[in-house]
Amino acid sequence: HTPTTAKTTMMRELLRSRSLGFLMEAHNGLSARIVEDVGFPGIWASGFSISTALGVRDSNEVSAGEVLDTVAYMADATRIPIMVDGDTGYGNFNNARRFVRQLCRLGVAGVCIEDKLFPKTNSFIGDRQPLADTDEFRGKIAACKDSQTDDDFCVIARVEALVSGFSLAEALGRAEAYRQAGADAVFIHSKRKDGKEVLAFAREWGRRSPLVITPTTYHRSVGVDTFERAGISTLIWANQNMRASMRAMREVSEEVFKKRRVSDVEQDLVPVQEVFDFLDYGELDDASRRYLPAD
Ligand code: SPV
Ligand code: MG
Repeated sequence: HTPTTAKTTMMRELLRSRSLGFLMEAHNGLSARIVEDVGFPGIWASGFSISTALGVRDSNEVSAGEVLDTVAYMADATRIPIMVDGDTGYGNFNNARRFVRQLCRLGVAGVCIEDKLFPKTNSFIGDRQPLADTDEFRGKIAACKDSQTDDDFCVIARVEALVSGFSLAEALGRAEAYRQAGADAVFIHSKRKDGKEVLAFAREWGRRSPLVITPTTYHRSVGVDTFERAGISTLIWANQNMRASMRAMREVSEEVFKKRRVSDVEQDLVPVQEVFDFLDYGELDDASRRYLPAD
């Protein structure tokens, strides 16, 4: 066994690096393993995607325990660090800190907690969503930091002020309060199409802490180089694998349903042998020869 860098340390270095780093969304063990295999340095365990893959809404319909079950498969399947979308922390500071302790036990690298109210609503729904009281959320961040059982575990404070129609000043004030409470990075979210408020935030923020963004709505307007020059540390592609799989499954189901045969879709599918190879079925053969009595 060669010593490996802890996943928490890898995530800390990714967040702190001067160059732009990328987290790609995954929502189960298979998607996490694919994200690692193509070369991403880290995984975003998206609440939206995990909920969707389980067939429910991104409104805390999935419980903390169910998220932990999913994340356990993802962490077991991969060696790269996972940043878990912890929504609002499933309650108050006490629920959030218990979640953090459980994530640490799974070897998860970090959690992102957003300053909204439980049960949360997806940021792209509606105009104005209620925000957590700033002081209450500072306490929640501090409780998370005080409860981590790995020194390098990362807590990202997600600022929803812009998404909820508040000013840049409100967003900056909250971000600074959360930084002072111990947050390792700030995630500034925006649902605008032009990306301008995120760049304005980055300018004012001035690298006080690592800055994280998710350009789901504004990916066309601003190139990643501009984000890098603006001092953004980490970019999350938050839901593309889930949306890709939803379309792929629908297309294949429709085609098979209509044609009453699978011959027309077969060439678009992963061969069964590729599934076996990707999930290393050969290792089980080797282990069986080693551990089972020879017959
Ligand atoms: C998620 O992926 O669940 C997120 C990011 O929280 S977003 O959907 O953009 O709010
Ligand atoms: Mg989410």
